[in-house]
Amino acid sequence: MSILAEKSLDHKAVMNQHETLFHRHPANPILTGKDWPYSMNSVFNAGATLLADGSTLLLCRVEDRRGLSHLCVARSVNGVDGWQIDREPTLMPDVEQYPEELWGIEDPRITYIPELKQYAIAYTSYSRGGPGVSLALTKDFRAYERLGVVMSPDDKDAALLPRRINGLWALIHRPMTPLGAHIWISYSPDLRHWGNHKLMLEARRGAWWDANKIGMSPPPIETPRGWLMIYHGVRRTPSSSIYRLGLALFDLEQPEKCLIRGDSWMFAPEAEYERHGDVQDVVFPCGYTVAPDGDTINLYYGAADSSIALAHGSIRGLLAWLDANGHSEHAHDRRQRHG
Ligand code: BMA
Repeated sequence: MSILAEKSLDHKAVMNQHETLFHRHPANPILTGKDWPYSMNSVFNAGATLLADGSTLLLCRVEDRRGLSHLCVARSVNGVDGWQIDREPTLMPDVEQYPEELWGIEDPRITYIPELKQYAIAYTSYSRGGPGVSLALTKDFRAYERLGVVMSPDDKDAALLPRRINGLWALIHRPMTPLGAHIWISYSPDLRHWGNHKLMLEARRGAWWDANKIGMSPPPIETPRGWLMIYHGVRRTPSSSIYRLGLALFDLEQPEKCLIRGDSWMFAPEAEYERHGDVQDVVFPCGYTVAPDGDTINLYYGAADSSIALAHGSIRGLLAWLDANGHSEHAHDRRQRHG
């Protein structure tokens, strides 16, 4: 082989490399239906939080054998194994009082709200009119105060920010429109009445990995440089859809303002348990915890709608990747790049 040919091969090898931002835990999947103390179909898409004693709590979406979902708590000292799972469903749809929960409750995102000294859970309530966003508050993941539907159908993929922005609570969510599914943010003085709706991040168009349909995955991560959001992009293919993850950074005091958006996806279904299951090719995180070092992020994600998996990364690493692989999202550039 000529030196020239060798060089171009080397070049190709380098070009073909992409950074691994999230490392899968060797024990994956860390929770499956086999671990459950009661009869069900599958467990996936769990909200996550650290409790005051440093242990990890997952609020898991459990799909029963009718196809309807409820939520169930699993606790672990190290966040990896030794899960203590509630013996019975923790939060069941309450159809009498909340008819919007008729077809189940799904995909919870947990935010601890220091001002309220409570956890806020934004979840999908699956009503006759389609999926909507509901809110509930809890101090202990045993008793819950439901606030009911805060975003009417068709809307999902929601989380509350942990503090008020200019005096107002802020909810990120994903309404569905005939023109596409984009990420919005809305504001409220009391968590009940919502307005001041702003488009936050638009799905791209054409052949992009995040064309037409995107949604926030876990609640955004507050960093000194802005709210760091892991979002999913849904690529429709003739045979199915592929759920992959990308990154974007938003202004701390004006969160609808996107500062940088990554171009390529940074995590995608690759492992067997992500590629095959009830719904193939899905990685779907609804929560994370941050280690005491303030940088290591433990991402909990649903894999193929069939299990819960864990991957760890570095917040500094995610920001550095965005700097190297992202662009600002000004309207003009956006049109130029996204079509
Ligand atoms: C999305 C949500 C998720 C699910 C994913 C793949 O629309 O409903 O709960 O994991 O589809 O089925």
